[in-house]
Amino acid sequence: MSERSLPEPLTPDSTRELALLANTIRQDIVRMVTKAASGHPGGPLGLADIYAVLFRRYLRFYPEPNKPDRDRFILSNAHVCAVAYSVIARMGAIEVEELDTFRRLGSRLQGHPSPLYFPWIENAGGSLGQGLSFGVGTALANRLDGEPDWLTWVAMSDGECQEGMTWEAAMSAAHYRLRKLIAFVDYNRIQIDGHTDDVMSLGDLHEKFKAFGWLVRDADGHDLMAIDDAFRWAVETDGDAPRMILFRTILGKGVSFMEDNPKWHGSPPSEDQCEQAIAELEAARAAIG
Ligand SMILES: Cc1ncc(C[n+]2csc(CCOP(=O)(O)OP(=O)(O)O)c2C)c(N)n1
Repeated sequence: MSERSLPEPLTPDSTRELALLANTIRQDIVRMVTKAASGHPGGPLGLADIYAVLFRRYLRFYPEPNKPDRDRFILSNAHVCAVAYSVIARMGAIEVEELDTFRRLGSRLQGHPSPLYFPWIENAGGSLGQGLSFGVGTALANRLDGEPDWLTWVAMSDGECQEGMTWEAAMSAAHYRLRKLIAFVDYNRIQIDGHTDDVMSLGDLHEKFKAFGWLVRDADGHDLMAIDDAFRWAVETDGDAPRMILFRTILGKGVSFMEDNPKWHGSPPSEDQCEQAIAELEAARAAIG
């Protein structure tokens, strides 16, 4: 689909490096949200494995902002920005110490990102359901410019698929055959008020996007090989249509008392809970070897 060269297949060494990166990101997230005493730990923890693979291997990312041939990264479920801030720091674009300013007045790392302050994310987020439309516009702009070799990536959540605007965007992406648009959903089946099945059932998201004309793939969002395989598929598969990956994830993944518990959608841990979480993540890190 793209002329770009794909990364080498994963080896035990590169998989280990990704696992360590995901673990580091999880520790960053827990510390950031604890220090800010506000924010969203659950979604970001569930996304750490996916962001590690995407930013290290598939997204054309430069620490210098706004390079013309960068891939465009759009964060629709913007409340999970702690995972993006962490991985972008770990990719060398900002100092790791800046993560300590998360959600502070005057910080570039606001609770919902804005490209005015933080140019590595293309959109201003916060109001859910808008990112896919932004992605459609971005992918159309790429076409108007003669299809230079950059891709548009849209990070989404299952909760925001309850928004009608998502489906207007899904319809237009298929209509315009936006084959250089890749979206993925954090399919953890949880939203702010509880489980999506209790709040507003989403039905079969795979069949829905397929019916709208997308190429769709499901993947385990905590299996690094499966994540890698899904992104590789999205970049290289043939077909004149936008691509969607539905990543099955566990909200709060890696911190036992947060896993699959809607309470941790948007509650900061106490200092004690932070300590416990970091101890668990350190044990997991030691097991990676
Ligand atoms: C248009 C809009 N409506 C409501 C909200 C409030 N809100 C913030 S996060 C959230 C839950 C969204 O679900 P999801 O992204 O799946 O949550 P997570 O998996 O991160 O827990 C809601 C309703 C919002 N930010 N924007």
